[in-house]
Amino acid sequence: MTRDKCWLKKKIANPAFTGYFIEKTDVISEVIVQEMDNLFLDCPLVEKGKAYLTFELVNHLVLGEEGFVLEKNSSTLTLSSNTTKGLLYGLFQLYMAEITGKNLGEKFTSVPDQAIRMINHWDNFDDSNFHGTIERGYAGDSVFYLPEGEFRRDEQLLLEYARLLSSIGINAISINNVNVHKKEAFFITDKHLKDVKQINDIFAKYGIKTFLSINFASPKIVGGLETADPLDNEVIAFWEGIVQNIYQQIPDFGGFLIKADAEGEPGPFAYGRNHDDGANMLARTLKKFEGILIWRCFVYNHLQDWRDRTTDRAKAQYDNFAKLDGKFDDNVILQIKNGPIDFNVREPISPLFGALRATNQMLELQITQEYTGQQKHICYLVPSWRRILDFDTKYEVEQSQIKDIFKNQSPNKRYSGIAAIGNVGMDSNWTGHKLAQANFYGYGRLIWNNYLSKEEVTEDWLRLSFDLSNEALEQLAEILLTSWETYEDYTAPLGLAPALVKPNHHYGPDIDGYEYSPWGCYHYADREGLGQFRTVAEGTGYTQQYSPALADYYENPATCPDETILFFRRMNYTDKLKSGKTVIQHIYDTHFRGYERVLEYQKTWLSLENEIDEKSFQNVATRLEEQVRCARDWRDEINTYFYRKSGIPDEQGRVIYA
Ligand code: GCW
Repeated sequence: MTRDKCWLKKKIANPAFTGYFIEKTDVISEVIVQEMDNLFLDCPLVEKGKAYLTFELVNHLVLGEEGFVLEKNSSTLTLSSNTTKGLLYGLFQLYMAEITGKNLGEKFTSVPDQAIRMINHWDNFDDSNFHGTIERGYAGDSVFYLPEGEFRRDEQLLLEYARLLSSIGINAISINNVNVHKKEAFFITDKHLKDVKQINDIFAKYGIKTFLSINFASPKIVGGLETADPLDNEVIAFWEGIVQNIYQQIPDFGGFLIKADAEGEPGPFAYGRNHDDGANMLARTLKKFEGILIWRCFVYNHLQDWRDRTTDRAKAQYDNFAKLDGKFDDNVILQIKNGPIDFNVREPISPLFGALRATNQMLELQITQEYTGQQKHICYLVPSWRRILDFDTKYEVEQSQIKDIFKNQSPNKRYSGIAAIGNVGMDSNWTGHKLAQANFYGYGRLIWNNYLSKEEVTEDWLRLSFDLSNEALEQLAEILLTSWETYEDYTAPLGLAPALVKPNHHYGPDIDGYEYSPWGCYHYADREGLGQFRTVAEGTGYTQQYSPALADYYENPATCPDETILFFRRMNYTDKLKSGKTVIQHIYDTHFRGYERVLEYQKTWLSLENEIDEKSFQNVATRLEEQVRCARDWRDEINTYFYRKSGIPDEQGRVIYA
């Protein structure tokens, strides 16, 4: 099977690239030599004075560990950085600029905006009968593990993956699901460390640190102890031994990622301890090896009584972690999902952002399209991430936008950044849906440079991936850039997600699927209206978890924005939104519009047959059929449901199946 080389598929044949020079000092500079060969045609390694492109190691404070400068001097180019890793990033940037025809000017300096730029894999080595699968994965089996419950050990494949990651600036990866099943708990032992080391060493060549997800109950599962209490001496000794052994074998190992006390995963609560106790104990074992402990804040009670309206899942992250600010060791990072509930198509930002002032922190996004069409639908997420990064928390600090919070408010700036759940698997194009590659690519670009416009990222990806006329490029860019809001249109109105999706797999509509369940996501629709009760005046007081300015903004019906209004408050169907429409008419209009837009996407795509390679063309055409079917399903289910509940007809008299 030939695998898609994605945005690295073209080879540069620029006659100016006559030769290059790099001093080989380490594995990464050897990789640079290979990449010159992969990406540039006829550009041999030559002596320093004769080179068109010279790689140079320098000592410039501003460049940090990863930044680089590309400088033109008459007819030559110098790429400099403090590290060979920075040189590698510069090389990929140069390559992309050449392909996209971008002029980088006389001197182009680039330093990443985030220190840690990570992909989390939710890949299963052992999920009872699902070995080698990926939780919320939509692009085939795991690239790391086989269906037989073994490591895949495909070095070539992993090298290809490492190249893709590094080319967009990713510098960290966790290789197993945060739901750590029994056999995966043993990854930290000699039974599997050889395999982990093999993976680690492949990624290290491309400057990427490898992390393992660990199970908090490992002292019991792996060590045979009676307890996993983080303050127990035997437990501490167990972890010390484990970590010591890992670093002995893998000295450049990144560290651990952990989901504790969430959705049935074990954690410190079982022992009457708190999350700082658990995190700090683990972090101390890692400290002397410069290892990092990433602790997820996705902690909530998933066994809620749906009749109990005082419990509010959205409040859980803040309630659990805001009070622990300042209590974590300096090699602990808290990883916070962008939304307070999950990765829904639209949610307000988690109120924990900005509230933590003395704790290392990272944002967690989701590239894999769990709630956004599962790589069967076109749903390009860069516009939503752009909005998240630019969101103003309105705290009275110098830079209060989300993108500035992680480094500014992390005491140890090197231990802050952004992570996302990856979307690749064994499918030959990596992401199942060809256009989902744009999410993978866009994520990396955007978290390296937090100021890139969504238009620029989109155009770059299209130019790197296809050979399009300008008109076709514009048409495809338009599809990508509108697709997230289109998806929102035909699925969840006004911030109601995820209450409306089918439980468990989260694909397609099931309006009451979660309504009487313990999972804490409800729409509360009845004859009069729908929506949550999260204001102080009428509900759980969730609004008060935000900065004072935002708390007022969300609490006040006059300012609370339409886009998430039902996340915050209940409204009657006949109430007017800020748009001037009634709630019910908004629901009808967006659902009709969303479906129509998908039909337009399909028409446009089919008209571009001559502009797109056959494989990609068919890949997307087939998936668009399913997107049309599913969008129609959503439109009709939602419209019918709310028509039946409200009894109010559509102003425009369109067909609603009663
Ligand atoms: O919303 C949930 C997903 C789970 C996932 C969990 C998490 C890995 O549906 O599949 O588990 O989020 O983020 O831990």
